Amino acid sequence: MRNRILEYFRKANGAFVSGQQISDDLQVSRTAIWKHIKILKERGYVFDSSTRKGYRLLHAPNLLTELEMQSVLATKSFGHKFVYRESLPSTNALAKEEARKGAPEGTVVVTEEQIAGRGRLQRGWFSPYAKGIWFSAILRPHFSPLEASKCTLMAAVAITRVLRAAGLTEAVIKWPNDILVGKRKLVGILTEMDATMEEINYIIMGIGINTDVARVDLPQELRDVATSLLLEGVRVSRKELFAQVLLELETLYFQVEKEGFAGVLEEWRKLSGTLGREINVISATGTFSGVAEDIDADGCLLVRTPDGVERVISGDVSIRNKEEN
Ligand code: BT5
Repeated sequence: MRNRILEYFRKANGAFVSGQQISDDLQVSRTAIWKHIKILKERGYVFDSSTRKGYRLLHAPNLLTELEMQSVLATKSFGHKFVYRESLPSTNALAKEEARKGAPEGTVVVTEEQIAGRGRLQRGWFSPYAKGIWFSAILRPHFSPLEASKCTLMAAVAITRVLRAAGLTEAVIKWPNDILVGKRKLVGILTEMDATMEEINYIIMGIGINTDVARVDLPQELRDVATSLLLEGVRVSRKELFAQVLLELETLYFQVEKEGFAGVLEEWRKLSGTLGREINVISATGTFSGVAEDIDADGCLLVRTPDGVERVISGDVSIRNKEEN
């Protein structure tokens, strides 16, 4: 109901809307409308009211609440179950709890800030209030657990598509889970899974996108390694970008469930900033350098070294400067 009421004000575009008209159209009492407006005010919406003309919306909060997202979300199922918290330790942690309790595929957990945001291997993820999109999506795919790591590549392709369409044409994917502009990281992806040998119970795709992070917001250790849309000069509305990311993710995921990962891997190759480059690799089997040649059908990175081709299943890659060669 609250969203339907908000819809009137959005359509009016700052003009007055009569409470009587809303109450007639929606068949609820004037008092009920007034109560909903009171709750909206508590949530950061600012209204002007006039006894003769009704109400007009002066300001809607720039937050990723369900109410705000509903007006822009165009997905079939992703985000239809929407878990919003103003602050969380980590959206991946809450998404895991939700998944264990049986939350349906496409459930999205989102927050304005994470106080214990996580990267891979116990690393942290800096997630300041309302300066990025920090969210996790629950998937319950039918493919084998062996395919799961390719969900990271799928998410990277979906987000890069959106970033490029928003004007950030230099966004490239660094294997396996980063999106970079130049050498700086704009997006990080953390894919986690619960599975038996035979089937996947659930996958949590955790995604962090720096949108409005300014240089002064960044802790010292991230100043030379992180960037944001704001720092790259691309102005976007967080909620619209988030809606587009969910739509692209859903589209690619439905395609993968139907046709497999081949199309995603092909597009990944085109959007990659890693292939063809001299890289350093730190993996479970050791540290080495070589040229990133390709990814294989499992999404593993193939690196040409003087001793032959190394297949990297997981690890950290850094792209070498020309001077290092
Ligand atoms: C990642 O790990 O890049 C995965 C990040 C996933 C974050 C999302 S946010 C929503 C969801 N909930 C969570 O708790 N996490 C997910 P990794 O490749 O290990 O990179 C981590 C490294 O990136 C850190 O050690 C820092 O050097 C750097 N870093 C941390 N915060 C950053 C930020 N906001 N922007 C750019 N780089 C950052």
